Amino acid sequence: MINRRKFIENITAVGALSLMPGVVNSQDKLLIPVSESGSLPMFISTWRHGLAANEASMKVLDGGGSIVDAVEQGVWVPESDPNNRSVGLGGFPDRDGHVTLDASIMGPDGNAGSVCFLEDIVHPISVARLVMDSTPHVMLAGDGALQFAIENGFKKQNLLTPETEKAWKKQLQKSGYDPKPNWENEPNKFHDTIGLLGVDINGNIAGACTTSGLGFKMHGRVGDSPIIGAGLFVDNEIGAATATGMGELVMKTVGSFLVVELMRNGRTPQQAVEEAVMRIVNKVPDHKKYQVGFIAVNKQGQTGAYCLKPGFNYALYQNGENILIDSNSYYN
Ligand code: SD4
Repeated sequence: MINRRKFIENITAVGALSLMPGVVNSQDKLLIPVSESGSLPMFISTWRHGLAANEASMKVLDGGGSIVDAVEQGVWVPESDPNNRSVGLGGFPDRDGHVTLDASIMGPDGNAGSVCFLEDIVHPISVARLVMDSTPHVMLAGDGALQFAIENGFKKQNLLTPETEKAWKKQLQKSGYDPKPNWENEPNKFHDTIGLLGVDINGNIAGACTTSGLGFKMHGRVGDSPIIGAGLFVDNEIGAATATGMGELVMKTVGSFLVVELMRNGRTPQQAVEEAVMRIVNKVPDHKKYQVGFIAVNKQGQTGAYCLKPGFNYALYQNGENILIDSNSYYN
């Protein structure tokens, strides 16, 4: 069992108690507590692109769609946006010029589907959903995933845009291999993987996570986003979590599953995400080079968000408001 006193010592040591969990900490935004009281329905998602995704999800729910429909169609928005460098169409390619996609989805029935290393499909999340809904499997990869998609009516499309091809050619001139999170490749555009969690009015929970992964990664590299339990986990009895950032750190600690298990053991969503970040700090020696952010929600719609270092934000649609919030971080 996790020692609660130790947990409090840990978060006190990093000053987390002096920063009220879930409070907006940027200069230009209101200070409002967002984690303490839940209300349903709600959506929470990673990065600024989460605002439009949340909006789309809420429309689906309002129109009578299920919570799984809602999270799937919410993440369609960044997937099909050619100006989004970290998801779907227009995502940065790997270092060989291939845009390779990872996505996963889970519903309230505990079912899960995912695809990884998938090329040429604008909506990998929908291929993941089809894996979940129509096969006995959880994950399809690469050519097999593409073949499955095409057999089921998905159209092939080149996802490399003139802008990302140009960025890739520029990248080729650099020597050495130093993959960076996408917001470090594009410092003025803070976004990365979209992870979107939703809870409907009855407390049913679903989550979707989709990404083109690390910009200019090694060909064949798969991140945390399609790995059930790492980039995404939903347990309809407890809550859900999703991750963004350097997927290797999340995979080494099975981050999203850890967050949900911590909630199962009594942590609030905020305490759970802080402890999952602490796990990375304690277990992954080179973590300081990287960013990781988690968001979480419980069945009541209470939320949590935390990251390794400043820069991560998330979108919360709750009580009729859809707002962007800066996450607190372990390092300042
Ligand atoms: C991954 N977590 O593939 C994802 C997204 C990412 O920089 O590229 N982060 O590791």
